[in-house]
Parts: sequence; C-alpha cells; structure tokens
Amino acid sequence: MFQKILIANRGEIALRIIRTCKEMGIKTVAIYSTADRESLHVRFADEAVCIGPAASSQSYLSIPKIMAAVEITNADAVHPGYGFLAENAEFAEICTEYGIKFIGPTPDQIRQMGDKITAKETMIKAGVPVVPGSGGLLQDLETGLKIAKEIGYPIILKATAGGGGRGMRIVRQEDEFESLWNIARQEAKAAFSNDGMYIEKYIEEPRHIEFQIVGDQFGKVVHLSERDCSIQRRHQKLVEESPSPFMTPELREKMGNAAIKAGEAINYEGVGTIEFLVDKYRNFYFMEMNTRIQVEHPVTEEVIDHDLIKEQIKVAAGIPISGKNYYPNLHAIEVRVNAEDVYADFRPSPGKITSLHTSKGHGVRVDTHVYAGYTVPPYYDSMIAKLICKAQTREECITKMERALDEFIVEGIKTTLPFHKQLMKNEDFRNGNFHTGFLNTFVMEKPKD
Ligand code: MV4
Repeated sequence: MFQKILIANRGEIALRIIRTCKEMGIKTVAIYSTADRESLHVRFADEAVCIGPAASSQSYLSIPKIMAAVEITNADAVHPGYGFLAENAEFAEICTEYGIKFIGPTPDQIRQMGDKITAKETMIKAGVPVVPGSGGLLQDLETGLKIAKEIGYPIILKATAGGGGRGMRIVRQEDEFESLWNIARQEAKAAFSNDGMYIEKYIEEPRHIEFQIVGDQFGKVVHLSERDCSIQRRHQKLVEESPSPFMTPELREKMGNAAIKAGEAINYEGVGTIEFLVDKYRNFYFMEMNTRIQVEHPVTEEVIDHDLIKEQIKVAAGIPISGKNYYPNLHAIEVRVNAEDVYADFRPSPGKITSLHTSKGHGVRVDTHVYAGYTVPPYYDSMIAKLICKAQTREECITKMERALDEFIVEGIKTTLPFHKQLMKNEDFRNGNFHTGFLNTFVMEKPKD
C-alpha cells in the first residue's frame, strides 16, 4: 500500500480524498494556490505545499510545480481528483516516469478515450452499441453534407477532441449545415487546438444515464450500476441520482454488460464511467467514457454502501477486486450547491460566506470544503457543496431532500439552493418524467421579495 499520497486538487474533492486516506492509514500532502491558503484541505492534510498564484495555469495545472511538490514531500502516489489534470495523459506519463503511481488509468487508456472517434471505433469493435454516424473524421464540407444526407436529418456535429458539449452543433436541415459546420469547427479549434469533426444521428430528448465501472490490474471489470444525470443546464450537471427512474432490471442487465465490455475492451484499470444516451424506446448508445472519479460518485457510494475512493486507491495499489457487480439497495439524490445567482442566468456569485448551516440528520450527507467566514474565490469552479440524500424509495428521498434543502442556509453569497427547492416540487421531476432538455423549459418562479 502507498505510504503518502499527494492530492493534486482543491475544494471538496481534495477533502474527500484526505478522509479516505486517513481511514486507510495513508499520509497525505495537499497542494494549494495563494488563493486557497485558508482552505480546509490545507488544514486537514498531514503536509501542505504552496505551489503558486491563484491562476490555475500557474498552480493546479502546472505539472512542473506539482512534480516539485511530490519530490520535496517524498509522496509515492498522486491522486488527481476530477477536473484539472485528472484526464491529462501527459501528467499520468510523467508521474510514471518519476516512479510515482498516478491513481487512475494508464496514459494510453486516457488517450484512447480522450479522442472521441477512437473511443467510438473501440466500442464498435467491442460490440457496444453506438449512435449511427460518419464513423471517422470528416475530410471536408462536401463529404459532411453527403454523409448527413445518408444518415438523415436531424444530425449532430461533434468535435473528436470534444466532450461536455463544446464544439457540438445540432443540424436540423441541409441549408443550415454549412454555417453550423464552420461555427462548430472554429469552436473546437479554439478550445482544443483540434478541429477534427464527426457526425451522428441526433437522438431527440435523450436521457443521460451513466454506468460506474471498476477495473483492476488483472483484467477484471465490474459495474456498480447507473446514475441518471439528465438534469443539466448548458452541459453542467445540477442533479444526479441512482437508480435512474427510467431503469428496468432488464435494461440494467443489458447496459451493465455493455459497460463492462467497454471497460474490458481497453483493459481498464481504475474507476471510470461509461456515459450512454437512452432514447424513449430504451435504446441505448455509448456516448463517451470518463477516465476519472466524478463529482457525482457519492450517489453510487450511498446506494451500494462502498467507498469509491478506497476502491480506486486499492486497485491502484494492485489489489484485485471482488469480481461481482453491485446493485442499488436504496435511492440517492445529489444536488449541487453552486455559488451562482439562479435569478441572473446562473451568474457566478463568489464572495464571503457570512453564515452557514448545513443539513443534518439520518440519510443526509454534505460534502463540502466551505465554512462560515470562508471566502469563495472567483478563480475556480463555483461548486461549494454537494447535498446527498438517501432513503428506501425515490419518493421518500425527494421528501427528505426537501426537508434537507430547507435547513441548508448560506448567507453572504447567492447559491443554487432556491433552484433545487423549486425542482423538487416539479411534477415531471417527481414523476421521473424528464430528459436532457428538461431545464430548457423549466421556468423559475421569482423570489418573494
Ligand atoms: C448527443 C445528443 C443527441 N444525439 N448525441 C452533449 C454533451 C456530449 N457529451 C454529447 N451530448 C449530446 N450528444 C446524439 N447523437 C444529445 C447530447 C446532449 C446532451 C447529452 C447528455 C446530457 C445533456 C445533453 C444536453 C444537450 C445535448
């Protein structure tokens, strides 16, 4: 087992990783930027190293600075968390060259899933269903037009280096193709320095259902059931739950087997997520794979009663997994509490938290790095807490979430709490009747005063 893990991240996930390390008897090293001096991950780690100024490019994204911190603290492994360098193959490679274990998949596995066309080709070979499409890079506009016609409109243009919705455009008819093709390519080039595009049939009103998988170093891959992440706004997830209200035992068996095949196809090592689109007829299609621990991992932890960070560290240390799949015994819902003004188009609302009370009680979990008196810096992600509730049934879980939301009080900054309170009352949400376009038509009621 590792002696000392350096956590190459900040915020709630850094704290989350420190907690598991302490429970496993592993020493921890925090790294921090000057903007995070007062952060709890700095206080709770055994050691902490300041690695640079607030700008991520000069701190949490700076590989040389992180490797220097690894060196001076004598850490033998690095946990990247999510975001920042978590899916950076070069970083994983440099760790390996230094003889430091990167807690995650191999650089090759990260690369194979980072390029979306390569990932899709791998899935087709493995027999995992994918959305019908161009099956490769589009050479030029003329080829694009020809293939779109063959597939039939509506189609969706996607960037091979993309993910999370950037460099993506829906084309509903032929006369829009040229202009949207140009916009999508420009966006991809600016965001990823790669304007390679491909086409897929556009699936109307899909659900986003993802499977959590774990693979060990001996080629064994299992699934830990699904999470429904359909409640999103501009590709930012706001609510996640497990099980999916749309799931059936038959569909779980089919999708779970496909997720395992996807992991086996690349000999996947670590925790990962296979994202699927599911249409209203319950046809499912591989969309992409996330080769990291995700923000929403707690909903899976709650319904299967396992610590996913512990599993991740164990497989990284070469311990074999038990070899069985896990099925949800309870219902869990997570809502993301972001420092944003929901009445001003979800605009960021950083600043000092003057007063704080987090929800408590049976079946309630709050993962957060903030406290009363803490100042939310403007430089990073706006998420300040995750509120997770679990109960025997979905209905009870929503009721518990409503009561937990009522006792979550944040003063000094605006948060997404009012949005969640209204969502929990929405009839379609309560009936499990929603898809990825749900929030496009969800109208917030104005505040009372
Ligand atoms: C799609 C799609 C419909 N059809 N692909 C959005 C982010 C990126 N990961 C892929 N995305 C989509 N791909 C086909 N062929 C609809 C979306 C999509 C979406 C997917 C998941 C969650 C929210 C979404 C919001 C809008 C569009």
